[in-house]
Amino acid sequence: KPTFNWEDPLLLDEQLTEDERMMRDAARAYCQDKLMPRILEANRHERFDREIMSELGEMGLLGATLPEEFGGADASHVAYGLIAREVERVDSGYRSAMSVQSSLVMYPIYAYGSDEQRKKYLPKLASGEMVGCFGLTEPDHGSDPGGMKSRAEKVDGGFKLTGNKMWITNSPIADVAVVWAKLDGVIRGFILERGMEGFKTPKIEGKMSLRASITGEIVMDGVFVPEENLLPNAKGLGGPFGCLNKARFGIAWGALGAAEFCWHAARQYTMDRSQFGRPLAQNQLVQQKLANMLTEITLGLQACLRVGRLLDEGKSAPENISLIKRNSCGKALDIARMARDMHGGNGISDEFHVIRHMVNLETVNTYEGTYDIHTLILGRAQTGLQAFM
Ligand code: TGC
Ligand code: FAD
Repeated sequence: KPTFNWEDPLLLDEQLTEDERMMRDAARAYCQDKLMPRILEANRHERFDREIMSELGEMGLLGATLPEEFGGADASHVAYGLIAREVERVDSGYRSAMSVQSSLVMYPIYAYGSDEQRKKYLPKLASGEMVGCFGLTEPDHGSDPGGMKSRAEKVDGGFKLTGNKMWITNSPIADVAVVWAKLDGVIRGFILERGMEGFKTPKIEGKMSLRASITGEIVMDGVFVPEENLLPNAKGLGGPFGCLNKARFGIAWGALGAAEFCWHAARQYTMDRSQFGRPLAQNQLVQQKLANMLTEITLGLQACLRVGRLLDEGKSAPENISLIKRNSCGKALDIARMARDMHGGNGISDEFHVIRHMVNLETVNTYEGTYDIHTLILGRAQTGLQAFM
């Protein structure tokens, strides 16, 4: 009879193409060899190493789904998900850096930008020579970005932008920022560059989650943005949400990568540690927890794969992405908390990594639409009734 593969019960590996497997393996090797040895100190001292962006670029892990002529790898959505899973197996903050650059900066420039904008920015963003950030959230408008206060005013030769963005991944080190602001009441995207007068990106200090990712504000005090830096092909909330669909999809895979780390760590720890004269893993309560982790991760990954295939075929509605983003984040957070508990006292030490994943996943469950916002999206999708307001 076929044997059960506890690490891959539904044989996800067999459902991938050769190219996808190669990208996954290359990403895994880089993440384990180069990122894993850095993470403990980076997280402890709230440090993001800028070099990581260049390394990700060199590995071809930035903007992987974009065409090769713009520095991408023409990769499938599934390959992008597999990369996110490998990066987040190390740390959600590193995956954040990768997904903001790929989905929230390169993708909008590719999808909504002019040819000049694509040529000017995409190759440098793909190589990691430039770092980008994405400014949608504001201090008073997080879940409801449609209410944003940031304004663009038409002036001679361009626009004047005024407003504040909050909780912006990578903003303090970004060379370019894709910023969303209202022009004559309509949300438009603008490419801001470091050095523009009135454009500042102060760092947010004291994060207890995602400490290895750098987060900041964007302050725009009448920043002059030339005409050619307006994204011509995005109007309304559909612009930022088009990018968020891509990033949320990556997060759905990534969160399960973090969960897998926690599950494997809890399994190994409870096999190695004995109490009452036998391994912890020989207790029914412990095996139940491991069985639940295995089940949720296996089913969650299979759902991510299915949505990835639908995206590649152009058949996935945004609600499918809400379904897997919400499921993966909620389940990963539960798994990380459980793994922390199964490590006993050691579980609170950063040297065992599970508590870092646990607190990181609090952010992952919050950004790109909170767990409850995706609940409401799925509620609306099946009832037709709007519960947001
Ligand atoms: P609603 O009426 O639902 O929609 C307004 C317009 O937007 C369109 N739209 C979408 N288009 C494409 N894909 C989607 N997923 C879309 N969702 C909405 C919609 O079709 C409509 O277009 P039109 O042409 O008819 O006007 O808008 P609402 O104001 O009622 O929105 C409600 C809600 C809750 C769905 C939405 O605002 C929401 O999802 N809020 C969550 C906010 C969010 O996700 N913010 C993310 C900020 S970026 C970030 O967190 C990056 S972290 C990165 C990292 O470090 O990894
Ligand atoms: P709020 O919208 O104020 O929500 C607070 C609580 O109220 C949540 O539990 C929410 O679910 C609930 N809630 C809100 N509305 C409703 C409702 N109608 N019904 C029921 N419950 C509701 N944003 C960017 O633009 N770019 C970035 O790069 C970025 N990076 C981030 C990095 C980090 C580390 C963090 C923490 C956030 C980042 N964000 C970024 C912002 C993120 O997307 C927002 O924090 C998120 O969308 C939630 O918005 P909020 O924090 O204003 O919370």
